[in-house]
Amino acid sequence: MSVVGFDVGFQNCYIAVARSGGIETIANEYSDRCTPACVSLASKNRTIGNAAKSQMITNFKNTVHGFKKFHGRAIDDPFVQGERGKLPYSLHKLANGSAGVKVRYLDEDKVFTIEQVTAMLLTKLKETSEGALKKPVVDCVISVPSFFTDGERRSLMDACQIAGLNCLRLINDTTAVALAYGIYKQDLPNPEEKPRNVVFVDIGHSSYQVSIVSFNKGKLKVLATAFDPYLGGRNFDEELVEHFCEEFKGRYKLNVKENPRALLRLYQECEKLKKLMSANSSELPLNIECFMNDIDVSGKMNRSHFEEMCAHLLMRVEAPLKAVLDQSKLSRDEIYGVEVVGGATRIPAIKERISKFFFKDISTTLNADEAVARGCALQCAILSPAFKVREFSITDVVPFPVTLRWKSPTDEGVGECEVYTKNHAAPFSKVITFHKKEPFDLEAFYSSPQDLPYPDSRIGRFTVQNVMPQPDGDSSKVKVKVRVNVHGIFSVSSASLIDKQKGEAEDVHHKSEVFVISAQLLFHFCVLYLYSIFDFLKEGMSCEKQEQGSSKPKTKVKSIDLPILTNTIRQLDRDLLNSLVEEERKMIIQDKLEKERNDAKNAVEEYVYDLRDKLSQTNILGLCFPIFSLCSTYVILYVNDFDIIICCDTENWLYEEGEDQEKQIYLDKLAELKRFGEPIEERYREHEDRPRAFEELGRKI
Ligand code: ATP
Ligand code: K
Ligand code: MG
Repeated sequence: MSVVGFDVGFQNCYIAVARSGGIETIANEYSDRCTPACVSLASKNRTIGNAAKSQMITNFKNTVHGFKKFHGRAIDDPFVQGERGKLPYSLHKLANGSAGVKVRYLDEDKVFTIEQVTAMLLTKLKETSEGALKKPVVDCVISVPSFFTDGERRSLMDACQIAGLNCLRLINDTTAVALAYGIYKQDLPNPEEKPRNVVFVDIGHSSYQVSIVSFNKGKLKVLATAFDPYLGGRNFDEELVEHFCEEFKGRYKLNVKENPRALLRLYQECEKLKKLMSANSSELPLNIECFMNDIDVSGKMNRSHFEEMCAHLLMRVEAPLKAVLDQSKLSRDEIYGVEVVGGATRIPAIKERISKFFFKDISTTLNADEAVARGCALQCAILSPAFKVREFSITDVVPFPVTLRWKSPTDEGVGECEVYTKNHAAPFSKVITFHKKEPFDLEAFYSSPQDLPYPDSRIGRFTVQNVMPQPDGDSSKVKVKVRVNVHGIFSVSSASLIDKQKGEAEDVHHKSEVFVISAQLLFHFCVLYLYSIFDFLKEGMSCEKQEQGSSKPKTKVKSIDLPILTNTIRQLDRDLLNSLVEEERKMIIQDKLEKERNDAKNAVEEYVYDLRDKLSQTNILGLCFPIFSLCSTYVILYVNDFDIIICCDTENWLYEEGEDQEKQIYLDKLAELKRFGEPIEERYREHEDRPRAFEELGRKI
């Protein structure tokens, strides 16, 4: 059982793990706690993370980044279309209409689904955490933006599966932060006391999220969330890029936008400049050598000019703060503190605006980069039986209201009902009772498309099958369980037919039975109806309390489980998913083989350099240089009384014929080299020992 949390950001990923000492964030093989969300495809392998980021400019067509928000989206989605023009790599329409990524891989044109690309990134994060924990990692918790819709969440879950990860929970970014904030706090109000309300703001590279969370000892409850899904650090980079593109056009007659490489470099430099401006209000230079057409370019910027340029972006900081406060129905003085995380909250003008809105100094006690990952690992620890962590209950919210519409082929019985209101507690299950004589469809969709940062309000169609009338011709009572699960994903999770013949003790829902049949009435009294006939089932501690006692224990009820046919939009076909799991496995093996091959080659190279070093130090270099070529002709030198040394130019071989060989060739080469290098090593040891021996002798005398 692994306890691991992944913050999979638009730009940056962080990993936290539970070890005996507690929760800690870990560094990758570059000693970097941040792993860039970047995947680079090449003719022999893939590189992921830091290594991929360094390919971004040289291999720009095949280096994929900024893909997080393509999950669950069609290629003709306005967001995807808007991004498309800015990407150095190509998107490709997949059979199901989704956006795939088209690259050159293993010397072939290849299209990867977004799930696959994210799976590659996850594979890297998995391997990094396995390296740190020294054991396989399967169970994990992954963060998502709170505004991710069903389609996006399901797509990310598929990515986990492709990467061989068992995601125990997709947790909302700010909820993870709230957990990291609250779990070790000793001074939270007791359960019966007034809760402590804290605002959490996360502004990353691509998006802006805020939530208000109330804390009592041992629990947190999200009261409301709000967001600007399209405001993040990258918008500020873009302003700078636009500015310098214009400037360079005038000053150097360069059309930067025509040159993807130059544009990417400008983005990188502008991001650096932006970060510098956070700490420095004086004028700062921007210099790029050999930028385009062998021209060096330079420019300048200072913070106040930058803030002027970004005024329209800074204006957008307030709206989500206002929205979240309004929804929570709290006044500003009921807010205990404002905690900010995410890289872009380091921009002083952003901090100022947040602080001004709440009339409060903002707190930055949490690690702005690592808090999300830490929260994920904490959640994983809570969910994992293998790890002891203090009890902490988490109640999140449903970000967008969900409506269910039902109809059956012959019934006029069409109706709809909002099953989850905005900010309804989640995870949460409900049971709805229907009276039906035949199979029927339930269509789930988001009820307020105007608030949805996603162009499709459909969630899916769920067909309740095998419904039959009662032997007396009456409608059968069908209980359908709907739920928003721990991942924030909606589903119709089960259905059962209550067999009247077996006798059923009538329960509190009796009144509503006649009611159900009238479709028109149903619509009008939707809300009323809901409260009277839903069994609010327990799922999560807080739900239990709220809804206990709404249904009475039943006796002698025979219920028959009914199969449900689920058809959610844009989800990968299950057979396809299985083949993608297999494909990822093959790519992992391919990368491993390529790594071993490279390691074998490096070993030859290292050995040659090492030997040359030793030769020069033992003063016999002059006699037998150049060194060791075993590839072609063996030059055997008998050097006076010395051993046989085989010299040849292995170094040259490595650059020529030996540049690209199978692993075994390198292994053989190394073995051969070692055989001939042995006498030299021996002599080197003697050479090393001699002074020491003399020294010892001297000491003895
Ligand atoms: P998202 O949360 O949108 O998925 P992410 O998690 O990858 O994205 P973060 O790592 O939280 O994003 O933040 C990255 C952003 O923060 C980048 O735009 C980066 O330039 C910006 N950033 C980091 N440090 C600073 C700084 N000192 N000043 C200004 N911006 C900064
Ligand atoms: K991040
Ligand atoms: Mg983030």
